[in-house]
Amino acid sequence: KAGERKAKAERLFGLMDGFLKNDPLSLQTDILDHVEYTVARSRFSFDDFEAYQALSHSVRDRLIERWHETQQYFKRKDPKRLYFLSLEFLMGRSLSNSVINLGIRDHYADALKQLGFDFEVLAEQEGDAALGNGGLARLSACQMDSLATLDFPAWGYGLRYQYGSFRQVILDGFQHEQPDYWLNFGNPWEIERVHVSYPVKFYGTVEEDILNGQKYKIWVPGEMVEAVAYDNPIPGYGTRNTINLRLWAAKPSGQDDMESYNTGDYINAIVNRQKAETISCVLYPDDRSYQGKELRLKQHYFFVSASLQDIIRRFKEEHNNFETLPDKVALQLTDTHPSLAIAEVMRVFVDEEHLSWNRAWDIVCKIFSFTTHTIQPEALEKIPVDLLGSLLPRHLQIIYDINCNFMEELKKKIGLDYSRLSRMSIIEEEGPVKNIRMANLSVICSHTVNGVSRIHLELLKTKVFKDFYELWPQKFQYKTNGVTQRRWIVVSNPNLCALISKWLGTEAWIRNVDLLMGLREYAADADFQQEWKLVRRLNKIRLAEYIEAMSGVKVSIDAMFDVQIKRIHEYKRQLLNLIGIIHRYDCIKNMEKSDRRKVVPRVCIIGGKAAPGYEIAKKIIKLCHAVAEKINNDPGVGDLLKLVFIPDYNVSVAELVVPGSDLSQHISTAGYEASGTGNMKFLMNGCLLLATADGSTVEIIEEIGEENMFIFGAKVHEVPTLRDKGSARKPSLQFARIVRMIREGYFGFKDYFGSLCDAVEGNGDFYLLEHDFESYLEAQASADKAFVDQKRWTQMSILSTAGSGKFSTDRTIAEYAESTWGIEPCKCPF
Ligand code: H2P
Repeated sequence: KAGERKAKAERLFGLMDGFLKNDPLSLQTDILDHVEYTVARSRFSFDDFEAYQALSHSVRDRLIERWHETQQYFKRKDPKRLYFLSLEFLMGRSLSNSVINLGIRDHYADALKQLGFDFEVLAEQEGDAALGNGGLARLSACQMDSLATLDFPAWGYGLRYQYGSFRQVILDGFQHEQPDYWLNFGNPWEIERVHVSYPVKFYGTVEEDILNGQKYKIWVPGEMVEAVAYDNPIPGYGTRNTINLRLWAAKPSGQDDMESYNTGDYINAIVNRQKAETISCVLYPDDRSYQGKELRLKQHYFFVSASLQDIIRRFKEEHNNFETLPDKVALQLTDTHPSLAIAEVMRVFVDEEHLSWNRAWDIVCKIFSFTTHTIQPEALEKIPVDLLGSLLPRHLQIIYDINCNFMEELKKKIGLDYSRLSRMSIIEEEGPVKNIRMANLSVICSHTVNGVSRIHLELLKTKVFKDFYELWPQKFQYKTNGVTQRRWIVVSNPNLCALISKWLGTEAWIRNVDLLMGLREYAADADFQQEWKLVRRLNKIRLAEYIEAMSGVKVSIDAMFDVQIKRIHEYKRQLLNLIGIIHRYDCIKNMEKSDRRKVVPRVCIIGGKAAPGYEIAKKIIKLCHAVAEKINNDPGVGDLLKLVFIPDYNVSVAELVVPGSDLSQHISTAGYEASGTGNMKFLMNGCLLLATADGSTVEIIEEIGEENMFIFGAKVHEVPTLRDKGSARKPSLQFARIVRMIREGYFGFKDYFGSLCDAVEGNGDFYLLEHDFESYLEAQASADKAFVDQKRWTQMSILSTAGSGKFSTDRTIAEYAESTWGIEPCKCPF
């Protein structure tokens, strides 16, 4: 038998002509073959989109080759693996990123040129994979890139939504949401694994059974759905390692429900089965209060159950003792969304593997780590007890048991302090419905709880998880977020990438971003500054063309491009930006003609989606359009001020906007942005930051110095006192004047904007817009002053990029690997 197997392997190996080749002729042959055999078009006649499809299939082949090798190597070495669980991944486009990480972008560009195609034009054909809402989801994507690049044996797990983030369409200045059926034209970046599938159970009852004299619980489900794997290879840069992001899609269960067929209603039985697909159908838009939604809970459990079946199966292939699980498996919970995993592992261990409760619990407490991405209490998920009891009856029992044990232990430590006990309980008893606090469950069962910036950790320790911190100070850590320089410089700003490599004399910074520090030495060099400015100008031209195409507004390249792009939220204070813009407009209008020459021309750019049910955020979008209408059509203002709203903000739009910006705003009320990652993308691209000392900006200030930024506003520790003072604070007349203009209908829609004005006046001003307004204007004035001195501005811009090294996910991931997950690199040999 062994001899036969060897002979077969040799024959198969002989049929292989080595790895796929990357010379121009091989690439061209591959692309044309894919045109003919995959896309099924004639190789003599195909358009740009078909060329993109064929090209991406050819890249996919190369990805698969390395992905196989990596998986086999991991299997052979059997290192401790990280399983990164996240309900959201904002991958954006894959083509450029893949060929750059594989090191064959130029090979493809040359090969295509000879075929008469432009790589960049084909890359534009790709749509965005937008399986997430905002910062958290993009962070997960950046972290996958770093995990692959740093050779960590990691897997990502998520959901393959048929509809990702909604498409934002603006009609008359109002946001409308439309579905984005991103899979319409196929997705070459995924591999459907019909044979990797698991049953996922819902509803039903819990019964008891006796085995070897021991009582066991058995969950008898009422519904079964199949989870099918879709694998997305994630290539590292400068390594052959290509890791896997496995996304689950829901399909009707393969197990035939004879009952329904036998009732004779064959058609209805099939239609009902088909409903299973709705579980992975749509991503919930970020509305920060998902409580009570059964479908969302179903999504969570579906994702968790399938992922854990897969992880435990892989572990059991090589091991037969669960005691060693913590040496082989690290499970990372991205926010509370995957926290049901805790109860699910307990269920599998106790009910299916028949481990004792205590042994199971001991293992569970060694494998989970939890990172929270918010400070807002309303974003910490809660599940109504009744809902959980009906959908997952056994899990509810398990959570009650975990809580009961925890409460007993806690009483021994803190005594009968009932108010503290009730705050720390997993069950929230107060209020009209009993809830499960997923954050408490996560903190109790995880060995490590991470914040996403230093200041975030402080707030977790002193506010959100104060009681837990006092109990387990050693559990609490932070890892400041990052972004990957591969996507945010190399892919999206190729000219800047080339310039940096030229002056540093190496491309090594793409893997070791600290080397960017070497640019400091040239920050004042006239030649370098000249080249730097030219690159930035070309990016601005590209952005100006896009703006004109999207909004019809022609903007001057000489103006300062001042940008705020992120989810629309009151705490992120897009409204403060708008009030500042109206103030600027008001000043220009009231200025002597001769003074207008001194005004620094600005193009203010705002972009971002509002959650469909978030009324105030939607009004902010409308206000932006109403103000833009007025300003952009005012001939007295001309190029001195323009305001544009970029619709349907997503990763690809960011890739275009970030490199073309001069100034970017990160102006959340201090203490509200857990970290922020947009600030890091702009910083890396040499865009100056106008910001509050919030989230990760505090650490950016330390890296590049306050003198190279425009910092304003109340500090974190001042916010609560200022809010208490409320209307007793000194009012800002300028602020009041602008709010009055909005309220009285200067921009139309008088009644519609009333509630927006109420939200920023007097005691209603929860996010302290009025308090911060004066210092915001001062920071803006400093930015104007700096911009006039282009030499100084360019120097600040270079120093921003040079100081951005800390904010790479390479650093974040290396920290997690060492002090949270305990994993080591496992580099696939050539
Ligand atoms: C959130 C936080 C950010 C944080 C990001 C990643 C939820 O993203 O609010 O402060 O940087 O997670 O940890 P966002 O608001 O951008 O959608």
